[in-house]
Amino acid sequence: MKTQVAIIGAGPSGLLLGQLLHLQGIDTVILEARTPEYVLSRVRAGVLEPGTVELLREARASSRMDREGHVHEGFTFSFAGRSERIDLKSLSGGKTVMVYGQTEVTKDLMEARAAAGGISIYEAADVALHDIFSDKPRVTFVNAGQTVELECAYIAGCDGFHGISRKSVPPEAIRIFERAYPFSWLGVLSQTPPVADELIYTNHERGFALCSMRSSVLSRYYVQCPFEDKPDQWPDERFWNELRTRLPDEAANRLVTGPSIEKIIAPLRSFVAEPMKFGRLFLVGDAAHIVPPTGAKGLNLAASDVYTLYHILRRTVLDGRTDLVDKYSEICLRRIWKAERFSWWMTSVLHKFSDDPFNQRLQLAELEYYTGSLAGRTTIAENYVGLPFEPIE
Ligand code: RFL
Ligand code: PHB
Repeated sequence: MKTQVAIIGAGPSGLLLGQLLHLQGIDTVILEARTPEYVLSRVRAGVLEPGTVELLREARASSRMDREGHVHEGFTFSFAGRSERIDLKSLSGGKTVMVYGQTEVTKDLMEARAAAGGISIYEAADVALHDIFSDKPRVTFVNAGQTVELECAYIAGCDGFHGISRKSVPPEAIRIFERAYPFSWLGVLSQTPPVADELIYTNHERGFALCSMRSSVLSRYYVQCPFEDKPDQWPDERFWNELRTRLPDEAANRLVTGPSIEKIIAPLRSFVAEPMKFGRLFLVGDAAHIVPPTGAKGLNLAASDVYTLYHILRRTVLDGRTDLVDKYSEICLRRIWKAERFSWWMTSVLHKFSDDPFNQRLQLAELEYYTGSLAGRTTIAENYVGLPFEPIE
């Protein structure tokens, strides 16, 4: 088998890159370890930056998002018994975010790829990368009991944090920067109307809570929980009581509860691998970096890597440019580290790290200081809507 770009992983990064390249006439094959149903069963991100939204439009996979997604012009921080709204639109020169689930983004991209006749091979086992430092890299995998070899010019490692691509790189060629946090998020999806029209991020003495949503009848809520906890320690009633306790009074009084239709526990981690290009292999999205979800940046960072790689490959393959591929890492990493910083900051000011009252007072001072000035609110807003993508000259 032969293609121009072999893409490992059919999550949002792999599918979006495949679609954008396809529209430029560049041939791709996507190899995915799991089934399409499994990929679609993962409830993850919910907030899309305007840059991500534009890229989905460019990929012609946006019509349902433009119809069914919800535009949000702001969100609220709640702390010390008060609520402070960040007016994203007025603070960022008119930008807004789109609330539209990652599951739906993935489904739309899968359908766009199927309609375009792109090849995606699901349940590809034992995916292995070969000769990445040569100009004829290959990928082998097992499909329906047969070992298949895929020849290509470039490999895009879009296979997430636990994928094979990053692990295929010689350890001495890669440097890892990492921070683990001593708590997790317990996330619940429920068929209930959201408690508010916009997201609420709460710092409470019992720990962080987040009220998000997928639609006017589907809510997504999170509470900070101990790192070791398992979902079965959190029956619905315990979850709702804990969430209600952490919310500001007016939201707690409005909270509509109901059976959970999904419950997960996700650890929080900051992680960056440098560089992101090794010979003909490019790491994209969660394969190269992880942020704690507090800033809603993970999927959006994956999309900005895709933007960069798409434009570099387009200019390289179609225009014969030879200088751009070596700029991929530095261009991506400049934006990634700023998003790592913002996600770390949001995590630091909103979560309970210890019982130390000094720490808690510092967090409240930090929140009061940033939300209390135009400069502070502006820096929060411009990071939340996403820093600009670097153009590829
Ligand atoms: P994915 O989505 O992990 O997809 C990788 C794909 O690769 C496949 N794979 C392999 N395929 C072939 N061979 C192998 N050896 C393979 N190993 C793995 C996997 O099966 C999978 O299909 O990575 P991608 O595409 O880079 O996308 C990244 C995003 O999924 C991630 O950053 C976000 O979900 C993070 N995230 C959020 N991001 C946001 O921008 N906004 C949010 O509001 C937001 N909320 C969240 C989140 C992540 C969360 N969790 C559970 C981690 C909330 C949560 C709770
Ligand atoms: C979500 O809706 O799942 C969500 C929203 C905002 C975040 C993280 C997750 O910061």
